[in-house]
Amino acid sequence: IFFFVQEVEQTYIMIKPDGVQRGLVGEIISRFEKKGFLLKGLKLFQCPKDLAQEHYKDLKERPFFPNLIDYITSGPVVCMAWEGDGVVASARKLIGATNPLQAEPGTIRGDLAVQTGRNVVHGSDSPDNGKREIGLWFKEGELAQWESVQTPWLI
Ligand code: FUP
Repeated sequence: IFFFVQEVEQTYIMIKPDGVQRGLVGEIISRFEKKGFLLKGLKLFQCPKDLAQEHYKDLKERPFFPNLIDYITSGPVVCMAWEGDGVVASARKLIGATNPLQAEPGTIRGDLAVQTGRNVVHGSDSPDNGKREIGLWFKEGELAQWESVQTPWLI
């Protein structure tokens, strides 16, 4: 008999420096809270250059990479880990398209942003990247231990 331990899906959500400086932290967090996912990690953090480069390493050959690193390290970001079945895809729906001008109204980028290079929020694009990014941005012990069994109205 084989037992498959079902891993809980997690995603890394980050409010970028423009979102913090424009006073959108509460607005953005509340969209994930209201949707009903479980908040496992949350901190305000000044990102060092090497971490930004590691986070976006798949984009390092792209022409906009240096500007992207300068942007992400230009001020504090809000780092979050959210958990729940389907949280990765659902969070990306809540966030909207990369180019805020193409993002649907009702999405975070569709409602709150205009520029691709200033698109206020990040969300992991796969469960594997969710795990990778949470490991990059959070240290051991920084994630809350609570589970959805303690909050049965969530997930
Ligand atoms: P997303 O998954 O929606 O954050 O989009 P990508 O991973 O493709 O891009 C990561 C970040 O790179 C974007 F949030 C903004 C920046 N970017 C640009 O500045 N110019 C581009 O043409 C594409 C992305």
